[in-house]
Order: sequence, then C-alpha cells, then structure tokens
Amino acid sequence: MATGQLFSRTTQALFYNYKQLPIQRMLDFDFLCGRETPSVAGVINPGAEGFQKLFFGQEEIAIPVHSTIEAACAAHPTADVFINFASFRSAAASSMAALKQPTIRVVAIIAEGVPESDTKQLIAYARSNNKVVIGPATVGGIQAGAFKIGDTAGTIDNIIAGKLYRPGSVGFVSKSGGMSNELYNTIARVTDGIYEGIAIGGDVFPGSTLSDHVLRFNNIPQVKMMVVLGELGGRDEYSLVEALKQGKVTKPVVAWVSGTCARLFKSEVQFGHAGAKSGGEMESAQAKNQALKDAGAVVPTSYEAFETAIKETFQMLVEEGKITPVKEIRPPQIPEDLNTAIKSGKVRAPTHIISTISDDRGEEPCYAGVPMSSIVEKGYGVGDVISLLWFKRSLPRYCTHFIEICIMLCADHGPCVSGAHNTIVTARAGKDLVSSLVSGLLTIGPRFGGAIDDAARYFKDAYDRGLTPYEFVEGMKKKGIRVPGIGHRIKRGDNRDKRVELLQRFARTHFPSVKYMEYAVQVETYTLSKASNLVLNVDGAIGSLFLDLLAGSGMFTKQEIDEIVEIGYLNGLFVLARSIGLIGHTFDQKRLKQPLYRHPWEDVLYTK
Ligand code: Q5B
Repeated sequence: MATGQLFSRTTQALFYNYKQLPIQRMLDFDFLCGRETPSVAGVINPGAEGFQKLFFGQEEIAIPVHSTIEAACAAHPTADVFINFASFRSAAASSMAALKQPTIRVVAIIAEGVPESDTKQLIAYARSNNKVVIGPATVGGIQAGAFKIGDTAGTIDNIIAGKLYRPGSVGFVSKSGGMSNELYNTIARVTDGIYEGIAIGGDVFPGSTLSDHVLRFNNIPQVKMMVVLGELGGRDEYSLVEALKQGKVTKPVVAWVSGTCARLFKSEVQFGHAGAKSGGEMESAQAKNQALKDAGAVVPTSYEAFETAIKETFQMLVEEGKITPVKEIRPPQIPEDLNTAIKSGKVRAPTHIISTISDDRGEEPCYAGVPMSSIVEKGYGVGDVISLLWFKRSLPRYCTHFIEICIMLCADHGPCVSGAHNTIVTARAGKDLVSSLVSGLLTIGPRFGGAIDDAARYFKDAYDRGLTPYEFVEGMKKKGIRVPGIGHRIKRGDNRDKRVELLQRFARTHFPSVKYMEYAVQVETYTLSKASNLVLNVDGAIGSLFLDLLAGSGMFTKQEIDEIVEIGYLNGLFVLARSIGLIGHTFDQKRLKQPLYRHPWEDVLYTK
C-alpha cells in the first residue's frame, strides 16, 4: 500500500450511484472545514446524465452527473478518490473499473456482502498498481478539516462534537464504522483530536488492513500517536504486532481489540461483522490484546479503560514536547435545511400557492373536503364532481343533473363547426392527441361556444335593471355589440336548436324559478322579429338558465352569484363538454388514417 497522506483539503472524489444524503453530508463537512472547492467533483449514475442540485454552504451548486466511470474520470481528471455506493451485487465490478482508471488512486467500497473472491481480486489489483482500497463493508474515512467519505462520522452535530472540522494529532484506525463514530468523540474529549480516521470494514478480507494504515500514519508528520480498535476474529491485528516487533512503528500506539465477552458464550458467536467471529484461541480478543501489549502497544485492561489510556499517552507526548495541542477554532454554522427547520418548528416559511378545492395529502384525495370513497359510495356523477371542484359545494341533484345535461348536449356538433374543423386538420397533420384537442379548443370564444358567460352577464344586467327586450337589444345595437347567446349560423326561427328546447324543458320541470330564461325567450321573440337567424342559441340558453340555477337553488349569496358571473365560470361548461367531441374527432381521423388536409384552390377567392 502507498505510504503517507491519502487525502488533503483539495482532494476531490467521484461518487458512484447518486445518494443525496451522504453527498450532501460531504459537502456540509467541506463547508464546516472552510474548503474552497466541493469534495465531490462528479456523480456517476449509470444510464443517467445531467446535473444534481446540492448545497455548498448557503449556495446551491450543480454537480455533474455522468453515465459511465470512464466519462466521469475523463471529465474530472484531478478527482482521485472513488466512493462506491453500489450494491453488493455490482460493487466489485464497478470498483475494478474504477481501479483501472489511471486517475483513481483510492477506492472506498461501502457495500456489505461483496463476495470474498471478488474482494481478493480487487486487493491484488490495487496492491500491484499502488492503489488503496478502503472496505468493503465500511463507512469510509475522514481527514479532519480536509476530506470525508460519505456518511463517515455521522451527523454534523457529531462532527462538531468530535472536532473533526480541524486536524488534531491522532491517527485512528478501526474495523467498525459505527464504533469509529464513538471513538472520534472519545479521542476529541481526551486529546486534541483526530488527524485522520479510517474504518477498514468488517469483512474477513479488508481492502486495506489495520497495520497498512498504522504504517501509513507513522509516515505522516502531523500524526503523533495512533489509536487502533480491532475486533475478535481474523488475524489482521497480528500484522500490526509484527510491525511493532520489527520496530517499523515508531510512534505510540494505543490499541484495544473488542469482543472479550465472546468467552462468556458457550459456543462460537458471530458478531455483527462477517469477520467478527472467533475461529480459535489466536483469533480471540484476549489473545490479540495480549500480543499487541507484548509487542509494545499501550493496551488497557478493558474497553472502559481505553479512554484513559489514550488520554495518558497524549499527555505524555505533550509533556515530552512532542505535541503542541492545536488551537481551538469555531467552525462556521451550517445553514439548516428548510424542511428540517420547519419540522422542528424553528422557522416559518410563506407558501407559494394557495388551494381551496382539493387536497391529496391524506389517505385519499378529497374534492372540496369530500373523500374519493364517498364520491364513489354515494354514486356521485360528473355534475357532482364539477359542483365540488368549481363551486366548492354539493349542489342539489337537479342542479348537478342540469350540469350533466349541458355537458352531454354540448359534447359535439358535427365536424363542420370551428373547433372540430381545427381538430380534424391538426390530427390529419400528424399531430398528437393533446395538440389536436388544444387546436380545436382554441377556437372557443365570443363567436363560437364561448358566449355563455357574456350571455349570462348581459341578460342578468338587463333583467336586474328591468330593461324591456326592446330597450336591451336596441341598446346593444347602439353600442355596436351583438347580443351574446343570440344568433346561429344554421338554426332559424322555423328550425330551432333542439338542445335549447331540451334544456328549457328540463329547467321548467325541475327549477324553482326560470325568470332569466323567460326573459331570454322574450329577447329571442324580439330578435326573431328582426331576422330569422337570431334565435336563442345553446350559449344563450345555458347562460340564462345557469342564472336561474344560481338564484333559485338557494345555495349562493348574491355576492357569490355576481362573482361567478364576473369571473366567468360558465364557458368552462362548453370547453369541458366540447373536449369530449374533439377527442372523438382526433381518434376518428387517426382511425381512418386520413392524409394531410389541404384546402381546395376552388374554394378560395383569389383576388387583388
Ligand atoms: N346579428 C353566432 O352569425 C353568430 C346577432 C346579430 C344582434 C346578434 C352570431 C353571433 C353572438 C355570439 C354567440 C354562440 C356568429 C353561437 C355556438 C355553438 C354551436 C355552433 C354551431 C356548436 C352567427 C347576420 C345579421 C347581421 C348581424 C345580425 C347576428 N347575430 N344582431 N345580435 N347576436 N352571435 N355565439 O349567422 O343587419 O345584416 O348587419 O355573433 O352567441 O357557437 O353549431 O355552428 O354547438 O358548435 O354568421 O352551436 O349570431 O350572422 O354575422 O352574418 O349576421 O344578423 O349584425 O345584421 P351569422 P352574420 P346585418 S352557438
């Protein structure tokens, strides 16, 4: 294994498999340490490309996402650490691919359960190519104040408590990632803190060993003493014993091998890690602790005494003048995520949208407070749903039935009307359903289908002001405004619109009052006396009848009626209804495989 420093304050990593939380924790650590550049240069997310937004301090940054390891390495040639968050199934292949990249020097493998034969191949390749593997089954490692792998050291609170935002004098190596978090705190309490900490992982064959890192720490001038936390099982600790015996380790080592309790069990016990089982006396925690002690390490009598042993060793080095404890600094405050702060009640934030008609946050969506299941159980129809979502109340059945009749009667009026024509031409131009539908809907307006609101406005105003049909129609003429709801291209006095008759018949039977409709009929009688095409059309019938519905149902205040008419809800009925027909025309044209429409020359008057 290479000797000396693995990381620095400028080290950058490539992160394999996009995991928002550990990447954000790395970037938060960077900010805490006052790094100038983010420690994650890029993300490799197989099959995906683009950018991921993350925070670097208070600022949002866009981290590039690459679909392959090769592309990421080519784009970020100075990023020499590969943090592998692949699953145990693909971790070995992706780690080998990374090791083969000339720019990658260190590979950290987080996954547990990587096949041992695969790990052995990775180790062999790394050793013969002077590269370092940390893991598998590791949380990673950290160089205090410089660089951190993924979730190492846990939350920001833990990192601050462990003073990991600035370098200390202790090199620490452990098998367990969970216990390393504990030890970062312990070491910070009794020394000037960690310089570097590595969790080698709990597998039987770790990519790099306890002694690999101790020997490396021995070459780092800033590291003045080492703390080692081993565990029962395996013989890794004996390579450290050998190194100590051979005098290769010149700095004090405080060590403890956990798992001494294994002897209390009658049979062999497998602890949390794959490698943590005592195969025989040599692999027991007691034997390894004794061997380390005999080789010159400071080994306490129990885990409880570990902290004191670390403290005494550190104080001895201070007294000998070998350590000048680092000066304490105050780390900057990491801005809290808005969602976390809101959850804890620390801040309040204004919302950007207000909605009063529906809510999908509960177990089932609600329309104006009515759950979907009630809508189905009570046998509600489309009219009831419109009543809830448009008018925010449950209207009586005759009202919702009237709405449904309007929808049915206006669903289509043949292929020759403006909307259907546009839709047909668009569908025949090869456009999709939405484009064909929208092109038809865009024709709905003051002349075609979109006169319902204006009809309601003008009829209401005229009726409420007590104008006679004569005064109303002539008044409109003087202003140069056509009476909305009156007139049709093909309907005449002697060929009335059947839809108007049907709507009027329903209203006369079910509505408590039809005063606005009767007024519209009187207006029609007057306009028909002027020209036979000036019939009350479907827009005029719906407009006047909806005024009767609003006024007669007793469900709306006067102000609410005025607001509905002023905002203009009623063209929505035609838009909704005609969408049904326009969708039908689109399917019809597609089904008939109609070619591109071209209007015939003969049908155009070419003139100068
Ligand atoms: N004149 C609908 O006009 C139409 C007059 C009027 C006073 C009027 C016209 C109009 C108001 C808007 C309206 C909804 C453009 C119609 C619909 C859905 C549909 C469609 C379908 C479906 C028809 C001839 C003479 C002129 C005009 C006068 C006409 N309307 N005077 N008030 N309202 N109505 N739209 O036939 O003296 O000769 O100059 O704008 O309610 O869209 O089926 O097709 O379901 O799809 O082209 O039913 O009435 O008549 O323009 O040749 O006028 O009558 O001033 O007088 P026309 P024009 P003058 S329902």
